[in-house]
Amino acid sequence: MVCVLVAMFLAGALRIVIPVRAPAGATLALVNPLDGSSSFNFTPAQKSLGDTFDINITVTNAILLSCWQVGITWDPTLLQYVNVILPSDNVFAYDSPIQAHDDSAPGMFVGGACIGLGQTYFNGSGRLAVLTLKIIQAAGQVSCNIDFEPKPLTRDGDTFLLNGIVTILPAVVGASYNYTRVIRVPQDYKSIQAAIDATTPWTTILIGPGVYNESTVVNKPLTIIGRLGSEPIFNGGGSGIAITLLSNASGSTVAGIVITGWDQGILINGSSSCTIYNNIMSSLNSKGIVIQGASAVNNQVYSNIFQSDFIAVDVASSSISNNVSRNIICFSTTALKIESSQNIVCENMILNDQVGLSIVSSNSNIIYHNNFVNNTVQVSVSASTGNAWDNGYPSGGNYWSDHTSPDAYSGPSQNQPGADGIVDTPYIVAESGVDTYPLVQPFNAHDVGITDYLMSKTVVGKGYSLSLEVKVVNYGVYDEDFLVTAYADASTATAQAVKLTKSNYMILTLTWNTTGFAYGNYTVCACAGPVQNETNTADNNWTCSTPVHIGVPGDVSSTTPGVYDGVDNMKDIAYLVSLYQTKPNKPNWNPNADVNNDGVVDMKDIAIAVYYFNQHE
Ligand SMILES: [Ca+2]
Ligand SMILES: [Ca+2]
Ligand SMILES: [Ca+2]
Ligand SMILES: [Ca+2]
Repeated sequence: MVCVLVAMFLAGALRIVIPVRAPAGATLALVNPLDGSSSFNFTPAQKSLGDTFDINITVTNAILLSCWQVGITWDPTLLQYVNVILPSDNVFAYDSPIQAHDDSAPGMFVGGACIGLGQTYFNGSGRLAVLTLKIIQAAGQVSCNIDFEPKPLTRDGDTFLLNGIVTILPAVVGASYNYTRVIRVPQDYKSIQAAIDATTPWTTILIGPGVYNESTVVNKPLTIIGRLGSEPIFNGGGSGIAITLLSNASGSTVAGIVITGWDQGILINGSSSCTIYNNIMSSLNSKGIVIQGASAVNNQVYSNIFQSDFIAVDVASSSISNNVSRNIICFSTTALKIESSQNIVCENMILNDQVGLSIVSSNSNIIYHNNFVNNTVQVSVSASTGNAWDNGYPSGGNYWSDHTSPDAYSGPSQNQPGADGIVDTPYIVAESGVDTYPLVQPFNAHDVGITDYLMSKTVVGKGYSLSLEVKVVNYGVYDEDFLVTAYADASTATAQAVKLTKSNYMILTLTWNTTGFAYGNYTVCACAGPVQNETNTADNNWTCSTPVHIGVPGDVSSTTPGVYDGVDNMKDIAYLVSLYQTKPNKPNWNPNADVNNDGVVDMKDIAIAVYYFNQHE
């Protein structure tokens, strides 16, 4: 079928003879019509099994285009062909008769179109066609590429542009597809372990507010996240391990959890490429995070806060190439213990610990841009050689609160006149270790950042409020006064002045009253600062991934339950009735349905929908 159709349109094109002119930079792309990107990322909140999505097939910089053909491939176990249409604004003036789907090859579309008789060639950029695919697998996290078949004329599925007498090979930009399954504790599963056991790899498990006493073992790659506004607390009552990641959990993420009162917090036991960030770990009798085992490589531990642990972070023997950065560690017996090699330890704030860093039987680690402040023993080294304690000149080494002067000279040898922020004499770490370029001032002495964000709802009635919670961290060595501002698009939604002490964090609730904002979708972001003399401002902004819709109060549903449609009518009232007396942490809780934000869907919300009955945006 395809062979015949393509042959037909080739024959049609060959009737027309024009001079050869190769297009300069003609590009075919697969484009997401929602955001213009080539990424198609969905969660169950956005798409369900069986839902479809559209892909624009576009061309830019075409010259004298007369015909096009594309072969497009994807993983047929994840996505299924639905159809291809030529939209009314496609590059040719009217629908060409030629389009085809190769039913003999699942996971592939081949088709094309030609200009009609009498039509002039197309120059410029525009849509060729719209391809619609259906989601046929929604377990865990699945992803595939959606690619053009670019090879020239070797089989039916080739991709090419035609200018009349020759084939033009365009540049192609394929697309990526990603579907992430999300489940919730305790709504979907009563315990975290039950959720882990029941779900498929790469699922995201969102943990709601509450205190959890279970000792959890992860044996598949998962993303385990505690939501702000609740910060689930894992309390061990003094013994056990809160979370163990086994080797088959490689690639997992643990974030946003408070872990306290255990023997150990998180044990990375032979797993690799795990990410542990934005957690609070306090009062752990033995260790906060342990990375151990020969296969424990490339794990990232960053932006966590450790307080009053025996050993906060232990990179134990035989693991290699892990990264410990940007953590705040204070009031611990030993902040960091490194017993393995080839790790990177940088930008940590190590404050008021008995031992700041203990290195045992390890080498080839790189330790720089950390702040060692007022630890009883800043650093201890035994049976270790070949560790680097600075990042060269002028990047520098670490800040040692017991070695901050003199600074009268500069240059790699610190022998040229003029101060340069690097202490003129090296810091002797131990007999075998020297920080050649110790810092005069703490690294990023003034530095605040936002590490998490939660919006109470994504659909809000005009005139009603929603709350925005942000977690703000002060990584620096000074207490700071600054503003935290939430923006809706370019407008200030709300702002609050805060005071945040050094090496500390706060969870701030901002309330956005939408009175005065027009109906529509808003991208919300939060910004911390400005802070005087702050140089690292890259982490001061946080943009929320889901836009907020301001609509008619009560418009929270349509023929699709829970999806607004711009009008408040019986469908909304019926939907609110169906959620009557639901509260947070109930399985069918939908914060958007709590129109008046009082923590329950009840007659007050229904009364609002009745009041605005039949109103449109
Ligand atoms: Ca100097
Ligand atoms: Ca910052
Ligand atoms: Ca509605
Ligand atoms: Ca309510």
